[in-house]
Amino acid sequence: MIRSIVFPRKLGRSLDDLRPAMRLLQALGFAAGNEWHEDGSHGVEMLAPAGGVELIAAPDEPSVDAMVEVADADAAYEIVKKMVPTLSPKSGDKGGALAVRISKEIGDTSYGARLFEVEISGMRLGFLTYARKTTAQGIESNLDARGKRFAIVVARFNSFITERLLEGALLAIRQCGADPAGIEVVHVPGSFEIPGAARQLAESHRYAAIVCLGCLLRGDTAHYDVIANEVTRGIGQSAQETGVPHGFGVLTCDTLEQAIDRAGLKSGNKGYEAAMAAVEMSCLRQKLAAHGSEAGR
Ligand code: DLZ
Repeated sequence: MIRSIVFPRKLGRSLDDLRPAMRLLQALGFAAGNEWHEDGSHGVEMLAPAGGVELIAAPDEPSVDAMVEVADADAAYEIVKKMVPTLSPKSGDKGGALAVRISKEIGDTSYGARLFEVEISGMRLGFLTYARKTTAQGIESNLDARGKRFAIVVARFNSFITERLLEGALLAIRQCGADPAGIEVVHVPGSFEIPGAARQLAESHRYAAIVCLGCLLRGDTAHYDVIANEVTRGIGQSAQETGVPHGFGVLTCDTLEQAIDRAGLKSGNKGYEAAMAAVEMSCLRQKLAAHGSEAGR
């Protein structure tokens, strides 16, 4: 029985040579897997949620060594574009022969995908998103954000994580059909401030739902449990007392690694999940209201 598949790929001679690729792939949502270090050689697995071997019969060689399917190739491209200048080593650095570059700019393919390609120390990776095959009925009946306004309250503290949650939440709301102009993003200093801002936005009754995003790290936060409980209670109370659905995307993690896992691009982005829940609850609220008025007749 097959358990998993890993393609070994040599990128250099020292552990330092692997670091640019590790940083980039982690930023794109790969998880660090097993490592081995033996007699001056090193191996670091970078794991995707699913994988396989594609067998190809065609006149040309494939242009990449591996193709990575991501939730949003355009968002992934923006991350890579920002990171490339920081990854390519400056002259004099160890591993100076290594380089990371975008070898093909983002664009549409003939088979309806969005694709860009990156070359990392000779390893060629494609990143793509297939045209979304939505079950229109599902989106229309349960996850319909069309014509609605949403507010996202996002904490600046631990912005390395919360900005990814924000990307996930924006993607989710857009995928459900909302007009981007109808999405209000409100930044607050830290998670502690989220309930107050969420409450004010909810009380305005301008938004179909509020999405709350933050990241509390136990190791870094004095009175972590008290703050985590207070934030959770405040958001819940705002939802219950205003009747406006609130998506809860405040991570409470022991370590930064756990937070990174929950703020991935492809899978496990809690911002995406919180926003989907908020959209769904906004639909349910409408349905229940309609049901209630029908029942009252
Ligand atoms: C002060 C603080 C600390 C230590 N840790 C966190 C954290 O892990 N996550 C977070 O979102 N905010 C943190 N803050 C900031 C508080 O939430 C709050 O913004 C400040 O105490 C100011 O009221």
